[in-house]
Amino acid sequence: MADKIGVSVVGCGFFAQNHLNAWRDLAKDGVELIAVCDIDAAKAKAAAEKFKVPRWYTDLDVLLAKEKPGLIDIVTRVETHREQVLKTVAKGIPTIVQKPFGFDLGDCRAMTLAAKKAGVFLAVHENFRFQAPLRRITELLRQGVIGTPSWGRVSFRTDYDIYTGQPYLLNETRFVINDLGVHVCDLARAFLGEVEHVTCETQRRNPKAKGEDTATMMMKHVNGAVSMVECTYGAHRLPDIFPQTLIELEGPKGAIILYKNFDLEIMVGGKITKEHADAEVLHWAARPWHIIQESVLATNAHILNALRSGKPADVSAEDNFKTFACCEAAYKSAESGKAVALEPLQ
Ligand code: NAD
Ligand code: 89V
Repeated sequence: MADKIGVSVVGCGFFAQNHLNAWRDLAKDGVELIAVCDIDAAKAKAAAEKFKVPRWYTDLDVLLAKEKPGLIDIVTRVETHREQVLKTVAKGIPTIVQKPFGFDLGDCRAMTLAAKKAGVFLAVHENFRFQAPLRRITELLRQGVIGTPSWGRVSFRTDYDIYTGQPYLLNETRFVINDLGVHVCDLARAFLGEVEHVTCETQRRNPKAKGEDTATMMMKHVNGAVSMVECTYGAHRLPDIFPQTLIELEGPKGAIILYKNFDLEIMVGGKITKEHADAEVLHWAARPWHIIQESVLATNAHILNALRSGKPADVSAEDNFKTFACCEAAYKSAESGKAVALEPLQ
């Protein structure tokens, strides 16, 4: 059994339930949930009771004064990320923060540089690249099965009612790019490499939403590859495949296509190899969210392993800064009608 590590979860709302379940599953790897925190006492208490966490708090400052977590997992909404991360990093506590990393690139830069300066481990819980079919694609690319891809499409299109579980999304002034764009841009980077510039058009199809609910992005990658990166909460398609991401990648030796329902086809040398790349439905998960829920466990396990090995996570703050830079460039492109180059960290 690995050494014990005390984990505190901050924010016990809708999505934190997945994190709490995942950390509980990682008890076999030495994880001990030592405290939870939510400004809503009822949520903090309920999480503590359900997950048998010994202590709960309604104020992060009090938690930080009383506890000595080996890792803090921040699962609050974006408007609190910067303040909370700056506090945990100032205390030298290894930290994970949910996506979107910040509201804008200025937030992401402030948190990344603070952690860098203090030498504190900081990772972003960017979980899509850890979904089972997307892990399989990463593996195939690392094996060089299709060579280095020069073209790709990453697509997340749904009109699933996300607003019941996450009603705040209707009020976000930066909506779909901050919420889903971070995932699809991260996948474009993970599969096709770093991005040079982004062109983007946004649409607001749902009149009840304050911000854009549809984004169509085109990316030029540093190595010359090109990708189409799309996300929408306003597609009226049947069947609705929420929350699946579809992928197309073309390389010099062949192509990899992830169709709906996790059907993966690898096309090389004039032959098609078919795989079914669905995720396990974990004991606390349920379809259709199981694909995301299993990725939360995989993301937490990866980040924990990186922390223990003294390495940055694949989804470190510095890495995720580059993903968010794509999103910031997408917003600027949609406003200006021009291709926008990515901003560097410093
Ligand atoms: P939520 O509103 O349901 O939960 C947030 C919780 O944080 C609430 O219970 C709230 O009381 C608490 N909170 C607010 N301010 C706090 C503070 N200062 N200290 C402690 N607690 C505080 O929101 P949610 O839907 O759970 O979203 C949380 C985060 O998870 C968001 O960043 C969202 O984008 C992200 N999310 C990620 C995925 C994914 O697949 N990666 C899916 C859904 C949501
Ligand atoms: O925040 C998110 O990642 C979500 C999703 C519905 C994709 O889980 O909005």
